[in-house]
Amino acid sequence: MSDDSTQTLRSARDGAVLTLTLDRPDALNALNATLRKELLAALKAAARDDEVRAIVITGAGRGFCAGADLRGGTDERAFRRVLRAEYNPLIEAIRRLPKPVVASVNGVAAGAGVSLALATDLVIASEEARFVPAFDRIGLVPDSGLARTLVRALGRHRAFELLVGQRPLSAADAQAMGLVAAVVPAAALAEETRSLAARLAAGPTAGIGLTKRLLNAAEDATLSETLEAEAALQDLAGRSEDHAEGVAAFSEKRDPAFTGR
Ligand code: T3D
Repeated sequence: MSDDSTQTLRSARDGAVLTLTLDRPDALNALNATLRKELLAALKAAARDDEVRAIVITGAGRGFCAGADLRGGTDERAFRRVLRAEYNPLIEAIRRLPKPVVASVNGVAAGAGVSLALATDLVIASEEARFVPAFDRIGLVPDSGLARTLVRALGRHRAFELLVGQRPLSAADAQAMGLVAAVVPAAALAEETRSLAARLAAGPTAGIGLTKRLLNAAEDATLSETLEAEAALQDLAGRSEDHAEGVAAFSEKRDPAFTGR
């Protein structure tokens, strides 16, 4: 296990799984400028590092992430610039990262913390987690991709209710809506996350990365465009070592040993 922590982010690698822990527990891991910068740098490094084949994002203490840090007040908030330069690249980095990214939601997620969790590929949550969009509580619109995520996942009316209804969503409700893959007791979250991430990290990483690319493309595409994208990406996946290994394992009636290549 290697540890490469910074001021506001703990970064630990266990085998092929990199865990990034938002580490400002006194502020429920709210995103200040330093944390935004450190998280983006860590995600970019993870994308480049062949040893990393799955990434987990979680929070230190009792919260996952309370969204934008509000302690600085509103005086110097240059929303357009900050969103473009700091939040949007984070969301895009997760969506474009060619490896699985898991949110392990250990407690409350609010504002852009909800956006961050739902930008990942798979969300596992503690029974104690709750999702509080919160933007409306301070007169803002949802950002960091949340409106798009919710309108696609839930449809317009349920998205509206969630975004302006001021009703926190429990982990169980979020799972029932399909936003969260699994809800586990708080004490089991770390272990369940570890085993889920290890399973993903042992998968055919190149093919998983291409699957993410295909899903990104399919979100905005027609059927014909999707079929064309599938043909192009299958061509790439079909040339991966893991495809050959998967087919060989099938023929030899054994489990595949994927290397990620
Ligand atoms: O310019 C830009 O950055 C634009 C981007 C905007 C994106 C956004 O995310 S806007 C939405 C920002 N977030 C919020 O509005 C959430 C604010 N927090 C809350 O509503 C509540 O804290 C929670 C619902 C998340 C949790 O409630 P609760 O009762 O469990 O905890 P608490 O007592 O309110 O908070 C505990 C501590 O965390 C407290 O500090 P203290 O009093 O113990 O010293 C609180 O101030 C701090 N904290 C919570 N949220 C934030 C925060 N500190 C800084 N920023 C926060 N967002």
